[in-house]
Amino acid sequence: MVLVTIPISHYVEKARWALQHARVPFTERGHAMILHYRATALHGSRTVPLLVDGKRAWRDSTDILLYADEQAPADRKLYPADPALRREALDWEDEFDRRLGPQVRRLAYHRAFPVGRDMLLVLRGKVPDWELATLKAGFPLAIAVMRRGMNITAAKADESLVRVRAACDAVVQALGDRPYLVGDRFSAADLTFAALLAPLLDPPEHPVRLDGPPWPADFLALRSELSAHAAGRWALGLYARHRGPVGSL
Ligand SMILES: N[C@@H](CCC(=O)N[C@@H](CS)C(=O)NCC(=O)O)C(=O)O
Repeated sequence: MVLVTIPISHYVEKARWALQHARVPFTERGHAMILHYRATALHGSRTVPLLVDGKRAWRDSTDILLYADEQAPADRKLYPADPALRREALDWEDEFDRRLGPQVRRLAYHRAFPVGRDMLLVLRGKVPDWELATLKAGFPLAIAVMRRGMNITAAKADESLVRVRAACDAVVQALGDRPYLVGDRFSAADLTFAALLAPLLDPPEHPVRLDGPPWPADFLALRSELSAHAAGRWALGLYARHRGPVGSL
């Protein structure tokens, strides 16, 4: 199976973590942002993660998690067997996918862009060299396309920060003193929250680390703030306890 990715994408990390957790063997094919369309369009998609097995394709991270879960051994399931708990896990996952993911991405890119072409260092060795060279050459245009596509402005990024903080507060409240969001086991709900917040935390167990570029002070300050937040600490703990072996990257 082939997982088509932009290696730093947090939805990709959600799918990658789930496949590894479920012990599904796959090969990751990383692409640079925007240039990934060549690979995804072949399978009728414009987004990553995209999982391909011969003629079959999964075009959404949640579909990939559901597939991974079917393959997972009984002790590594990501969705509870109990129908009510399963519904709860899916609802959390959907909520994080729709509300948290886009806000984290907008905020992370907005704070990372000032570093310029150096931000592409995080992709070095993980995507074809020619793609990286092309993105580097057309960097100002690429940034403009991304700013437009994801509506990334200073005002929108400020709004995203408010929403990310609110999502973190809501998770802390929902958890109370329980270790997991649903039932008493690690589930797709926990995994999705941790993976989607990861670009702002840079967990040591994440297979794509964000070290290398000289990040602006406000990007690093945000990482410190969220790493100290109870929800950030919880997510980092999930990485420490549940993130399986680093993949094929
Ligand atoms: N609902 C999708 C969202 C995936 C997504 O937004 N992926 C981004 C990368 S973080 C992407 O491929 N964006 C390219 C585009 O939208 O054109 C999923 O969960 O798989």
